[in-house]
Amino acid sequence: MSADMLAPAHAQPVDVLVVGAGFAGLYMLHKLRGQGLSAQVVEASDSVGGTWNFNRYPGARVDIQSLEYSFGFDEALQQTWRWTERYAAQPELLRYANHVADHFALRDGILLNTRITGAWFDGLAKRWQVQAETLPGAAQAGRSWSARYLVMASGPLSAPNLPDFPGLDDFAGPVYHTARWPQQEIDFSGLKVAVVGTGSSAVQLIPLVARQAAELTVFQRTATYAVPAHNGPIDPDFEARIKADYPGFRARNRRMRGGFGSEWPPNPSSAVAASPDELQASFERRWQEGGFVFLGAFDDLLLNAESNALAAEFVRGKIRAAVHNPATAKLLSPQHTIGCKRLCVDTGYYETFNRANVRLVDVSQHAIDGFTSDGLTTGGNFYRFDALVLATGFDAMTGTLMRLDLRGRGGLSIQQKWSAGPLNYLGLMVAGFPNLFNIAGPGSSSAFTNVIVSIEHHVEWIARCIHDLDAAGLATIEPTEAAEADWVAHVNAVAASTLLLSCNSWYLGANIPGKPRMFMPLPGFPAYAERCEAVAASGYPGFIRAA
Ligand code: N01
Repeated sequence: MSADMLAPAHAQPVDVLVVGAGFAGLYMLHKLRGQGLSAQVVEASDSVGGTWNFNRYPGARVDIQSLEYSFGFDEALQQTWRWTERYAAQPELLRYANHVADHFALRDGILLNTRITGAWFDGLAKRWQVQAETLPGAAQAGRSWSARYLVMASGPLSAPNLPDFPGLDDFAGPVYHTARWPQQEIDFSGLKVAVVGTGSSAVQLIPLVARQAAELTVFQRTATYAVPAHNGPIDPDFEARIKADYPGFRARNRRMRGGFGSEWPPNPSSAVAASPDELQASFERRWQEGGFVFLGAFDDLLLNAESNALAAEFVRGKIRAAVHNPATAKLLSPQHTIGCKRLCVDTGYYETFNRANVRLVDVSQHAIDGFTSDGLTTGGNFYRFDALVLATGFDAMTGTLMRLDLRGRGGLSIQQKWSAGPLNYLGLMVAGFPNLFNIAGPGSSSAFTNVIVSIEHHVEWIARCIHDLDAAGLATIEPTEAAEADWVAHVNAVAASTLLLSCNSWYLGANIPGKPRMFMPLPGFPAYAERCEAVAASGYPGFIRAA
């Protein structure tokens, strides 16, 4: 053990240290307090709300309906909160997170502007020693804790991906990353703006920036499938119907593959078995409804390449109809498996490319060569602009943990442990890292679900696990390496039985150069939840629990 790993004498003892005050951290704190445990939430930013505090770019909004993307564990909370829009925008989601913090009187358990820098497991004391640095605005100077349990509620999409573009530092204008958007409003009026990336963030941002900027140039490496949101004010009749039996609605959603969409269950038939009229009707009906329900137009869209190609061609037809210039429409038309990368939900994305001030540049054949003080070069052409938006996504699922000095038994670092990919059991724990829980991490079904449903599930499982340990007089829990290997094999086998391995997605780590390719999220929430329940109910097989 090195000197810097000695527990500071002033470390504050706490039952559970929770990293992050997004939805996961908020519910975890509430749940632990309800069990009579002491808990401290530590949050690097200046507010609760997690992703909804950082992703403030124009157009940022949820892509699951607001009435679903909200906590269901408390009837009073879900009955009294009123959403204004079908898909809430970032400011409203941040207000909701703040409301949750106030409703459950959580603020005195949350330390803001304080970033966890390292945590190591002390095998003798059976405690996590956790250190933090304070950032401007913090209530107290640098802190450390000694915790029985450590819960990472730091979010699966929270470590921004900043590609290593040559010369980026030479660019003289402002550079914004969608996932670290400034709090003050950015006015692009009169400016020439460049956007790199065409994923969910870019798809939401581009139509709004296009309306403001003098010129907008979008650099696209992979074309994107986007289905319309048909966003608008909440339909009061729909809201009343849902709220008349909100628990029933939540329960029905939990039985859905993604933990949402029970109003639009998948059509149980196969696309290849459908007649041309049936195909068109099913796709069109769901296109008109909007959102992810499109992928339920037939039950085999993510299982059968031929079925998938029919759905993909339907969307390409919509792109051709929306975009006037055939060459631009062609460039905007994705050729990969639809649904293999996360589907985008848009408002006027494709139509934006009809504007005279918007142009699309293909960087799929020639990467961005490099930046100068006033633009970038790709494919031998120079593009001049005043401001740059990087909508380049995240080092998903592992990035936040891998950027920490996190050490388990015997000083094993998380970087060593995950050098070939994020080994885990049930997506919740890692062998060699006792009493460390991860919420919505690799190996769980979080990325394929309404993440709030996954958060509720994980928080409740973790709280129960700690309760069961305490009740049995036990001090530690960690998975066996065998259980971990089986679980990772299971996740990858489930993914391999679908079309999800057929493209370069962040699910696979393929968006980050050098990141090990391992399929990280597990498709199918109900089976996952059943498995977690069975493990907890039968004495935690696959785990070692010790006094
Ligand atoms: O990130 P992304 P995102 N040169 O990884 C491109 C959630 N989310 O922030 O596809 C050029 O999807 C990259 O190209 P390619 C949601 O789960 C939800 O948009 O790798 N281009 C891609 O086009 C989502 O899936 C909402 O070839 C480069 C883009 O940058 C996840 O967050 C809203 C590049 C990154 O797209 C991530 O979405 C926003 C390079 N070197 C986000 N590197 C909701 O609606 C990357 N790209 C709730």
